[in-house]
Amino acid sequence: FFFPRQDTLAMIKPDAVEEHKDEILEEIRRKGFSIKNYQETILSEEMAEEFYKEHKDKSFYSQLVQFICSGPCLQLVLSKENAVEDWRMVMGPTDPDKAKEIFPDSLRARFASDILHNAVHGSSSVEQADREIQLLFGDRSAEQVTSSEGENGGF
Ligand code: DGI
Repeated sequence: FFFPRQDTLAMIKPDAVEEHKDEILEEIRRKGFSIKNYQETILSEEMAEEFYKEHKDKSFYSQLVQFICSGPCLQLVLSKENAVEDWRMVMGPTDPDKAKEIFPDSLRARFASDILHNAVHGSSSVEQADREIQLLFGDRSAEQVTSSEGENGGF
């Protein structure tokens, strides 16, 4: 099969930024993603609501918005062949109990504490990736800031 090169939006959520950022970035490099752009910000409530709008009717929506705004999170534009699906494989299932059972090497198995505080985000489709990257990076999404093989080493 030929897999087209894609961009996806990854996020290291507030529960994992402080303690697990380096290990997650190491896994990103090890799995062959290049980092096209990144920023560490505290999302505004408005931005978080827009980001997660597909979940606005879910019972956990307000918890989710509060959590994602609760501290700095690192947002990354990752690029690679089949990036959207591959990043979701690296993350593992939403619920860490399930992740530990079926995919113990995944980031959520390793670093998530529960289904809400689950360490990482990844776009669910190519269309969502485009939307999320545009929302968080706007016109800066096209910039080539760093890459996993970059001379400046990125992080
Ligand atoms: O794409 P995912 O992040 O794996 O999962 P999703 O798009 O179904 O849900 C988005 C986020 O919402 C997820 O990362 C954590 C939170 N969430 C999902 N299902 C539940 C949940 N939070 C709670 N409290 N309960 C849930 O059942």
